[in-house]
Amino acid sequence: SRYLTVAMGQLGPIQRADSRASVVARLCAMMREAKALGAQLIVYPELALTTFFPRWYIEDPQELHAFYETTMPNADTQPLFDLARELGIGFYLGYAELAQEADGLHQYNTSILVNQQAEIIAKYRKVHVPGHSEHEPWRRFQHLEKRYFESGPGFGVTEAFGGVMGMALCNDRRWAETYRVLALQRCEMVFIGYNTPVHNAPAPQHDDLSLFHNQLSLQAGAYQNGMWVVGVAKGGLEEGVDSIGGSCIVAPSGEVISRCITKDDEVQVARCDLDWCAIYKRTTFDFDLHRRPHAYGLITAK
Ligand code: ING
Repeated sequence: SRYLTVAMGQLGPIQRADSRASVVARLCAMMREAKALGAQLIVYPELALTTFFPRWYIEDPQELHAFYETTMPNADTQPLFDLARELGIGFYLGYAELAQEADGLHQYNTSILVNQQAEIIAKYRKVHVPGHSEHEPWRRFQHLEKRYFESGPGFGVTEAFGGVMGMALCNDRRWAETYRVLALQRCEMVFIGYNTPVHNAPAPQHDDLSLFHNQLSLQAGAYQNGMWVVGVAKGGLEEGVDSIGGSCIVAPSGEVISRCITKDDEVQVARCDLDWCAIYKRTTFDFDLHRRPHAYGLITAK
């Protein structure tokens, strides 16, 4: 057995006026709780440092960039890294990244994986950026991720915490390709932070099914790839917009073995045996034995 005790650090709402310092204090409180519960790492949500700002049409670049991080760690997040080192606990954190690259400034919806020595060992940039890129005033609220974030290059894995770890973000969890591309790299556990409004403007019929679709996506991805899946929400009422909670940890069998039951800051843990992945990766989902790539060509078609 290769046990890994994982904590979900689910966040309740972050209002626009909430300072990063106040949010980091909440994250630190949950990190201490996770440590007390025996966790080796804690998984935080997507965009965990600020309110979900893509709900607004923001024209002023300076106002928009105030929601991004230009360095990581930085003055606001250093206390989280310091506490992680002190407690010897790793973490996954989602945030908006402003990246200075050779060809200029880029905006990503990013997550990092930090080890038990508080070193950043992996960075991921959201591939499936949902929503829309132009102001659509007909909506109760916007979902301008396509305006505010570029799509990242792809899905990678990192050997850490005794196994093969992967990262994804929010809408990625709805796409079967996310899990399969990770599983083809031997991924045993994937961390997925999310912010999911209850109301889905283009298809309000889905609203009552938002928690069901969340869990269905996580369970399917886990079972069909013999992977542990850790989905962690930022939920509750942010600036008048209600988002789902529903954080849960799914075993390679597809069974939910731990879940949060509020829409606030809540820590729940699960003791995950990474060896359970083999029960599926060596049988039903033995890719070498059973996959038929010759029939899958269309999957990568545009
Ligand atoms: N949020 C939502 C998500 O995929 C969404 C967007 C909601 C898409 C409902 C489709 C239906 O969970 C983010 N941040 O991706």
